[in-house]
Amino acid sequence: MTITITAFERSPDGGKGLARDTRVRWALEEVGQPYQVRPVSFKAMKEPAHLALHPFGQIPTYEEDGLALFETGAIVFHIAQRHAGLLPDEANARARAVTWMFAALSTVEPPILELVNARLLEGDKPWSAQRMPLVQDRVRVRLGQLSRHLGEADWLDGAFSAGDLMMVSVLLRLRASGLLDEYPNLAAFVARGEARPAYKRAFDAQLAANTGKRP
Ligand code: GTB
Repeated sequence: MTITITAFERSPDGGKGLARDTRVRWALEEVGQPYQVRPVSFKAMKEPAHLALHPFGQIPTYEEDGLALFETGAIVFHIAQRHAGLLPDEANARARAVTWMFAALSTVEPPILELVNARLLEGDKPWSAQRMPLVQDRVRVRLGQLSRHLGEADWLDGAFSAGDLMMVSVLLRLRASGLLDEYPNLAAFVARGEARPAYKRAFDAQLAANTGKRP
C-alpha cells in the first residue's frame, strides 16, 4: 500500500524545509520508498479525523497498510527499520545510530526549540532581550559538545545513518539564528546533509507543494 504522510497545507516558512514533514520525506527518499502527501490546514489538524491519527493535532503523520504513526522520531525509526539504507546491519552500530536519533530529539532539539520560541513568540516581551543570551548559551553548550564529538568526521558514527538525518534536521532550525556558524564543523555537517540527493528531493517536493512550482 502507498505510504501517505500529512504536511501543512500552507507551511509558515513557505515550504523551505523547516516543518517536520521534511525529515520524514527525507527518510523515505533515502530508502527509495514512494509516498503521497495529504495536505492539512491548521483548522483540520484540530478536527476529529486528524486527531484520530495524531492525538496532539499536529503534522506529520504516517499511514501505511493499516498502520498509523505520529512523532517524527517514531516515523523515521519505523522507516529505517523496515527498509535498508538508514541503519547499519551490525547490532552495536545500529544501536549507536538509534542513540543519535534520540540524542537529536531529546538532548539537542529542546534548547533549539526554546530559542526558536523565544524569538518567534516572545520577541516582543519586555524581558525578551534580557533572557535571550541565556537561551542562546544553552544552545551553545549542546553545540559545543556535539562539535567536539563530531570533530573532523563526516557523520556522527561511521556511515550516514538515521541518527545523522535526525541531527541535521534538528540543527537546520538554527540557521536563521547564526549560531550554527560559530561551529564550522557543524555547519559543514548540516551542509553535507543538505547536499544529499535524497534531501534535495524531499526539500524540492515540499517547496513545490507550497509554491505550486514543479520540483
Ligand atoms: N514532536 C512532534 C514530532 O516530532 O513529530 C512535533 C510535531 C510538530 O511540532 N508539528 C508542528 C505542527 O503540527 C509542525 S513542525 N504544528 C501545528 C500545531 O501544533 O498546531 C514545527 C514547525 C512548524 C513551522 C515551521 N516553520 O514554518 O518554520 C517550522 C517547524
